[in-house]
Amino acid sequence: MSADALLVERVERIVDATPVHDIHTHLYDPAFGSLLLSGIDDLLVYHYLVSESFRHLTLPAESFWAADKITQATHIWDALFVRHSPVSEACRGVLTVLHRLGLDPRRNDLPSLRRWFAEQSPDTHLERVLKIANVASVCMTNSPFDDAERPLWERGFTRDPRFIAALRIDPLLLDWHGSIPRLQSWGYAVTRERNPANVGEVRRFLADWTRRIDARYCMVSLPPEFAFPADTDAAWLIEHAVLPHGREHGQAFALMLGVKRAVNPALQLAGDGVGCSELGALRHLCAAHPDNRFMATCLSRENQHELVVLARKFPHLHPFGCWWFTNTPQLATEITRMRLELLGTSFTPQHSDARVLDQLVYKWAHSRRVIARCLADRYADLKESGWPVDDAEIHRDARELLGGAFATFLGRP
Ligand code: RAT
Ligand code: ZN
Repeated sequence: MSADALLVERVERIVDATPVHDIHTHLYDPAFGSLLLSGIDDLLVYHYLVSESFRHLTLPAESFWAADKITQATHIWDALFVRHSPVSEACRGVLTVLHRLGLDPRRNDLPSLRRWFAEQSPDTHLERVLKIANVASVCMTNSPFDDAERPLWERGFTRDPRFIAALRIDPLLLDWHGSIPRLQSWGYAVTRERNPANVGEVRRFLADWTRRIDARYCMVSLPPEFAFPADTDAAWLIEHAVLPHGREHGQAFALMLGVKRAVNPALQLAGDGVGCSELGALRHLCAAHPDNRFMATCLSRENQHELVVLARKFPHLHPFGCWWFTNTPQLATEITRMRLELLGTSFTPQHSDARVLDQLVYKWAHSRRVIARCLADRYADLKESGWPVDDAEIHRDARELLGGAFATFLGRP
């Protein structure tokens, strides 16, 4: 049943007041300088908005990409906020950010919004955003294959303890042959053959990077066709290198399933699509590897129910997030309700996937609203069954859903 207004208000208040540990973002420790994106132009050129704006743009894709960031942002603003109403979730997100930062886009034009962001000191702004979003920590996406971030990890720097690392290995698993020269250039003696010597070198690579960045988990995004077991480099590497590495280091393996990369390459980063995954692969992984911990999120709506049922069968599988195209209020509500009804609070309903610091403000404002309303509806049902919840229980549940269940799953805070 639907909760009454008082119960909804009570749950929203508690969920809003509970700090969140954001378990997957594309943000960077402030030591990475300009890699930590912020400001109105980065908000506007977010790839979620790029793909929406391409439906209205009057210029060819090549001209858009040839333009500088400010010009691109202006085109997007014009297409999505001026010439049309910004009703999509990603557009609404920009407005929530501005609103919660105390900026009124109805009274301030783009140049004055730009001026405001330019005047903020990065340190103060970081603190302000984390405070408004009530975010306690963010997990980054750290790829040794990324030339922009690798050098700083190799040099070393003083970590901001709120920025947790996760080891991203898509190129290794999805383009083994292409990765070989890179691994060789970093001192790993790998060749194309699927043999124990190469497994040893890949495990050495994973171990070195796990230690270097203190990776909380290891992660990959996979296409809908991903199969396991299978006669593929990815399946061989997962079975013989990634999973033994995970067991040795107590590290979970996160699978983000269902992305079809470059469905429309003209859109660049915004050109990826979705496909329904064959979750038999995840079932095989969980069944064959009870000593590993798996995290999983699915991009397609059609996979959500099967994922939840799998998690009921395998306690070492942790469903997380309403990822990317499923991060809309309607789908997140459906998915979160389903998970609560089938898993209780033993999952992580959302991660932000923020690429721009300021996005933490809207991603968490919107997600907290969805989570609180789903929870309130469950509490209304419990009350009808003679179990009215008290505030301490609501606090406990909010803590679990906003990072506590995940910490328990990983076995570390
Ligand atoms: O949601 C996104 O921003 C996507 O572009 C992807 O980065 C996805 O989240 C991923 O981590 O692969
Ligand atoms: Zn992501």
